[in-house]
Amino acid sequence: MAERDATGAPLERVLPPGQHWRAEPEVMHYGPVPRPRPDRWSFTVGGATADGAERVFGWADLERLDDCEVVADMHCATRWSALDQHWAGPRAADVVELAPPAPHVREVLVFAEFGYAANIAVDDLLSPRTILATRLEGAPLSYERGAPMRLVLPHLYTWKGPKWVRGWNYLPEGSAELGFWEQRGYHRHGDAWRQERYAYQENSPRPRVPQD
Ligand SMILES: Nc1nc2c(c(=O)[nH]1)N[C@H]1C(S)=C(S)[C@@H](COP(=O)(O)O)O[C@H]1N2
Ligand SMILES: [Mo]
Repeated sequence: MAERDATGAPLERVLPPGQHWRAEPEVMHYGPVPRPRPDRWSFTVGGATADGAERVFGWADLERLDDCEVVADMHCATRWSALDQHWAGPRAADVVELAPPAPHVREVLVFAEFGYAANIAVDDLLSPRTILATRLEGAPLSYERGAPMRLVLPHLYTWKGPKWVRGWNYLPEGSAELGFWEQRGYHRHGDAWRQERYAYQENSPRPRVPQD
């Protein structure tokens, strides 16, 4: 077991700037937990796709993709971080490959049940550690943690990882479309290691803090 300090935080772990350690993540979301409707579930990739067509995937389509396990920390923009969550599911990059964007596209709006959405750079979506998690700690996700599927993007603040995710739209260049928190003054990019919390920082990029 790793050595811990007086607060219980593991020593020799570097958190993103401005974050403090928390033993367990806090269940957090805006609005109610959606009632599961497996018969109606689908995952839609639309907007500025390469061929202009929208692609709708069913559960079985995504289950066929390679399964990937990612051990990731959660960094909530309210400043807590929870360490070492074990997520599993297909890579977002594999879905991008099945439904690619038009060449000029740099950003997506990921959307979830009840209209929750977040802006994400295509490069972040393509990270090998970005997954569409269906499982946590070896068990299917609970409803309050995002069942049946949640986006996990370890290096971004957790508001960029919608629970109950249902798809994304590729945003055409110059689009001003914003997600739930981005409409409320939060950063379009949201890299926790650059402490990109607020929209007012968007024009003054910060250096990335080394992770080890
Ligand atoms: N659909 C949806 N996903 C969401 C949110 C939300 O309000 N709605 N909140 C985000 C925020 S701000 C955080 S910190 C995490 C919390 O995840 P947890 O409940 O698994 O701890 O969910 C993220 N995903
Ligand atoms: Mo959060």
